[in-house]
Amino acid sequence: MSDAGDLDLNSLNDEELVQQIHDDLYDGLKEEVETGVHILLGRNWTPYKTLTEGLVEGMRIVGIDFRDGILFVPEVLLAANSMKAGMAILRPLLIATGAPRLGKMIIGTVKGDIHDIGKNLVGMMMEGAGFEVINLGINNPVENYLKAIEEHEPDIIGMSALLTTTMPYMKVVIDTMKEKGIRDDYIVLVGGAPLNEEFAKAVGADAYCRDAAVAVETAKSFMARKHNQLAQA
Ligand code: B1M
Repeated sequence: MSDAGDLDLNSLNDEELVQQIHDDLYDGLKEEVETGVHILLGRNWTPYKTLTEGLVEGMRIVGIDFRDGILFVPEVLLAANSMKAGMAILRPLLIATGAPRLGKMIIGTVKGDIHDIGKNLVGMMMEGAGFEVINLGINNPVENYLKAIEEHEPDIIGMSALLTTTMPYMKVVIDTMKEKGIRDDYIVLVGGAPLNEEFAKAVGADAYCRDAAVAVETAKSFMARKHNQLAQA
């Protein structure tokens, strides 16, 4: 997007620096992103402002261009790695300053399926958007989801499947939650290339997420609804 070259990030004013961090994220320049984050913190930016205006906004742009087919997986993985590097600097500071979390999500690829690139991207984007994410990895039987629900008390259960042979397993997880009487206590989001909205409805999920950007927007909107319901209760 831009030529970072030998640019001295210290010489930029705040607005230019934030723009440069967006560009460096887009270009997957991990060290430049780390430097940019350190400079903003050194200028007394709060970790939360640095996260939202520097990293999250930059990753939002990456997410849009990924969705629109302008960026591809290798570039997005580089951007995601740069994002993670910036997050790693901010994470302890955010915890220390008690920045608001949007909610907690567990996410895993279902039993029989070892595809994890998309699921990991969703997890990273959710983290970047301010969610706490517990990544259950791949090949998860229903027991893993139930154990993680008990252990982490998440707001959102995310499931990923890339194979037509494994996507029906999502129904096994949701039906088991129904049997245990806990289905309605959680927001269930599903995603993966072979899925669609009709499938998500048929298995009893709350929503199908076409990509990571949609997953973030969907999660935010369900969390807003949940908070409204709690406020009215
Ligand atoms: Co596999 N594979 N693969 N594969 N593989 C597919 C899925 C396939 C479509 C390729 C093809 O034949 N054209 C095909 C499935 C056919 C079908 O079921 N109809 C297939 C097959 C057949 C197989 C094997 C059976 C091959 C074999 O062994 N004979 C085998 C199965 C292994 C198993 O799981 N048990 C297999 C293995 C593999 C690799 C290990 C080699 C590798 C996986 C590596 C890894 O993930 N670490 C692999 C890969 C890379 C692919 C393709 C080429 C790419 C998948 C990918 O990472 N896409 C894939 C072809 C394709 O999809 N075009 C293919 C990029 C990723 C960013 O997108 O995962 O869709 P995606 O995630 C998106 C959205 O879907 C969404 O957001 C993500 C980011 O925007 N999303 C979610 C995903 N999960 C979400 C969860 C959410 C929300 C959104 O929760 C809320």
